[in-house]
Amino acid sequence: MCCPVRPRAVWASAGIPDLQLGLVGLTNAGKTALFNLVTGGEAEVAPYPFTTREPNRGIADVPDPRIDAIADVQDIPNRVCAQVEVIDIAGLSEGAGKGEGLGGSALGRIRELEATVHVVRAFANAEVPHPLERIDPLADLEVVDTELVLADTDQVARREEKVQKGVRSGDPDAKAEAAALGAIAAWLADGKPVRTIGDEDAIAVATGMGLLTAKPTLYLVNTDDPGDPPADIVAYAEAQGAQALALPVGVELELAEMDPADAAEFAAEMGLGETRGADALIQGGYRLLDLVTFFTGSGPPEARAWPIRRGTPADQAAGKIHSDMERGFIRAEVVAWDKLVECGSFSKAREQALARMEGKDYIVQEGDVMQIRFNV
Ligand SMILES: Nc1nc2c(ncn2[C@@H]2O[C@H](COP(=O)(O)OP(=O)(O)O)[C@@H](O)[C@H]2O)c(=O)[nH]1
Ligand SMILES: [Mg+2]
Repeated sequence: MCCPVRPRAVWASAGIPDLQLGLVGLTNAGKTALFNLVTGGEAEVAPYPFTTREPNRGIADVPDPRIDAIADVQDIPNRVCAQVEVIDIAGLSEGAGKGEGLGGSALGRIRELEATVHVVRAFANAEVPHPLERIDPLADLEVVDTELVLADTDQVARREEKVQKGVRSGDPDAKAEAAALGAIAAWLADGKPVRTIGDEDAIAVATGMGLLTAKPTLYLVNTDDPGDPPADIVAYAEAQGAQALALPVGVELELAEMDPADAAEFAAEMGLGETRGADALIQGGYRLLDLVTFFTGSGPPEARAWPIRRGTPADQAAGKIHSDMERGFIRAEVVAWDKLVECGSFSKAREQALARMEGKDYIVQEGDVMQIRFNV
């Protein structure tokens, strides 16, 4: 097995995780519970505000049975999964966008990440206090999103001041940036997230600054009941240029502690879908960032999964493995993972004309196994 048990949270990793998700949301929405579900970590989960004073960073493997299939038929000993990183910060309170409350300083950590998962409470549980004393997921989403818009507004204003000097001296780059910042500021002043601005220059500047509302965002509705997210939240997500997913985090945490066979039976009885628990969040993250997975593993020592953005050409995909492979890329030999497994080896796939040579402009497809030829 590639990932027989979910690993415990670790504090640092040598490599850069393939998918980085920053959790935001009000206090007691279930962020730390979700963090624990994904990482198998044991961060303190408690119904008090500001339990999470320091951000929790956790890295977990992304289980993928295709890695084992590729490795098993070729007797490849080592199997390497993709990795997801989750950062859990203190709950945002109203005022966090202005640097008030604990959320404010922690927002800086989220700016460094690729995407956000906005956890919103829809579970009832009277024992867990709600900071605003209500169960109203849509209203909660709006509160937090407003804070994020305010936080971005502040950042943009500070940046605008900095580029002024360049603008006065006639620097064309400074002028272009100032124009983009002006457009962003106006958009935010309307209460809209930067990700919906539809202006490439503005998006580039916003992404470079790590603006929070420019990040791809998944609304994770923490429910009591399995099923799809409520229609009003789906509509709101669409208007915000975001995606939505419902997950009963509390139930999933309980299932994660049960014997897998019992958990599966229980899950089926409850009508939980086939993709559950941490996998549901990870798949949501892959959809959010539009990732596809290719593999290396044409023989020992390892078979490995590599997530990349959909539409990535072969030479850039090779660069994910090593920069030399991109620089010196000659061609890639490609076979679909299931065909490789059917044939049993790359050489047999070649004989049956199932493996083919592709150049640097080839767009890597979901499930490709690639052998990169390069020369540096
Ligand atoms: N009933 C129920 N309780 C939950 C759920 N998710 C979290 N909780 C509880 O709510 C409290 C706050 O959760 P926590 O993850 O610490 O919230 P955070 O402030 O967003 O990090 C804890 O007591 C959790 O056990 C859920 O889906 N259902
Ligand atoms: Mg917490």
